Amino acid sequence: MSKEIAKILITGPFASGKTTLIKFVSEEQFSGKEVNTSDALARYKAMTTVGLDFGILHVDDMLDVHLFGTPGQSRFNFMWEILSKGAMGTVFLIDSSSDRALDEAKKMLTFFRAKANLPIVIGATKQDLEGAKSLAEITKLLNLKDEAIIPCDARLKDDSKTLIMTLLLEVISRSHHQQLEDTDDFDFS
Ligand SMILES: Nc1nc2c(ncn2[C@@H]2O[C@H](COP(=O)(O)OP(=O)(O)OP(=O)(O)O)[C@@H](O)[C@H]2O)c(=O)[nH]1
Ligand SMILES: [Mg+2]
Repeated sequence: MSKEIAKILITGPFASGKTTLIKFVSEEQFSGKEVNTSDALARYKAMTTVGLDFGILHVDDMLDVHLFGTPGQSRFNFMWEILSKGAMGTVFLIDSSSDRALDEAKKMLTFFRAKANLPIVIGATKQDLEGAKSLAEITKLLNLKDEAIIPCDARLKDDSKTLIMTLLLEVISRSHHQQLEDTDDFDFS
């Protein structure tokens, strides 16, 4: 039997940990294009993604997850749409320790909810840093309703795997509900 491939998107604002997550969780990795952060953001982080990151997580003999990481800066939002195509769901990372990033996350989340009607699971990174907002505070600030939010240190494979598996369960649950709705709509007469 051939392996299934699930494409998922890893997105979120600048410095939320997208490149790090893909680097540490993937068994196979094709490093994305990073350049020196040139503008006002340079004081936060030396390098930023301008293309895409790609990695493969081998879940088991039946399933590989293909991870497509987007750039974080909104000037690259044309890439967000391109990389969303064919994705089953989105892992949305948020730097819990940065008010600026949380503002940006709000705008970016609105974009993703509107453009791609995909299941989204939020990973709250940097919970260990001083001043990090709690999950409850982030939920309130971002006005989260349907999306699950879980803590994630992007440097820890187990944390990232939990995030990805939570998303896959959400994808399965959505498609199950859709099938039930389709059956309800079926005219048996
Ligand atoms: N302390 C701490 N650091 C973290 C955590 N998660 C990620 N990081 C660090 O945060 C930084 C994130 O950088 P990147 O992975 O380049 O972030 P990115 O989202 O790809 O950024 P752009 O491509 O510029 O949008 C790295 O230095 C990580 O080691 C965490 O939970 N705690
Ligand atoms: Mg990156």
